[in-house]
Amino acid sequence: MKSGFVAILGRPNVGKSTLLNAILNKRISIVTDKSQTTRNNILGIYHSENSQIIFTDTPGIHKPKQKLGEEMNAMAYSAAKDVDAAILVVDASLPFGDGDQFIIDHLDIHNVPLIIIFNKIDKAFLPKVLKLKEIYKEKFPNAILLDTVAQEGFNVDTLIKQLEDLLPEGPAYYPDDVVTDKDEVFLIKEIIREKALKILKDEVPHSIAIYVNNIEWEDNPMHIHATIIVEKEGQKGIVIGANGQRIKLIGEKARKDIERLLKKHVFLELFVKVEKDWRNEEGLLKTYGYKTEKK
Ligand SMILES: Nc1nc2c(ncn2[C@@H]2O[C@H](COP(=O)(O)OP(=O)(O)O)[C@@H](O)[C@H]2O)c(=O)[nH]1
Ligand SMILES: [Mg+2]
Repeated sequence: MKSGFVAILGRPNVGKSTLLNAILNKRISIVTDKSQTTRNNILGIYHSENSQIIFTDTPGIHKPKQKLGEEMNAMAYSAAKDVDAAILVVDASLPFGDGDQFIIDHLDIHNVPLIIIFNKIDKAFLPKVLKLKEIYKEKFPNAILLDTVAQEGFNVDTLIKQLEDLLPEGPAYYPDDVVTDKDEVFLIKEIIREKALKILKDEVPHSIAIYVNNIEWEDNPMHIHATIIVEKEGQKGIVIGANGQRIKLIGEKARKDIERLLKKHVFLELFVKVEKDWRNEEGLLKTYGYKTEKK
């Protein structure tokens, strides 16, 4: 069988997580219209009769402004090491810019089989896409170029076929019922964060983290006690909303998705806590799960 490790790389918001979910036909990576939604590397394992492909969805690579941003870039760079192939996802509806050049300069993807995905082709202007492709062809003469609409799963089957051609013969690294390396607690936190990101506007989203205080797995309904961490006192009120309406809505939406994930009744209790400047505190980055292990 063909098997191997493939990193999904690119700028924030180009559709990397959407692509991984489309490949797996499952939502394991959260997707929003805000950039820098994905904060950790997430393994997604694709199984078929003749292949096993282990994808890593990565945080978008960007010029970091905080320690959190540096950690996110470090995770993406580390995911690009020792892979059998790399996928560089590009938003085909945007012109080539500094952010794209930053990635090409910082990522070591020049010596691995590379597939460049031109995603969001549904909202791109084709003559401009052709121009964009010329730029990438010049920079990566050996890369395979492919158009996709990750949101609709368009060309995902072609991508899988191309990867199966590229990858070496190898063993199945994971049992065939394992779809991700992340445990349920991680997925629960990500669901809560996704709902909060979607419901909160502007400033607040990038300032939040989710902390799970306690889970009573055996209770029915299962009891989850979690905390939304914010950076400033003012953000606490925004998250809670008038009469607690906003946090209630976040909780309701998250509970439904968690119930779907775990196939259990869930009682979700959400709190808000201010943790000043957590995105710049080494210790707190670790507590909230955003510190890479330096090897
Ligand atoms: N129009 C369009 N939007 C897309 C497509 N793929 C993803 N998106 C949207 O782009 C936004 C960012 O997607 P996401 O997967 O979170 O990007 P990531 O930051 O690269 O992981 C979300 O609002 C997606 O729904 C696509 O093929 N076409
Ligand atoms: Mg993402």
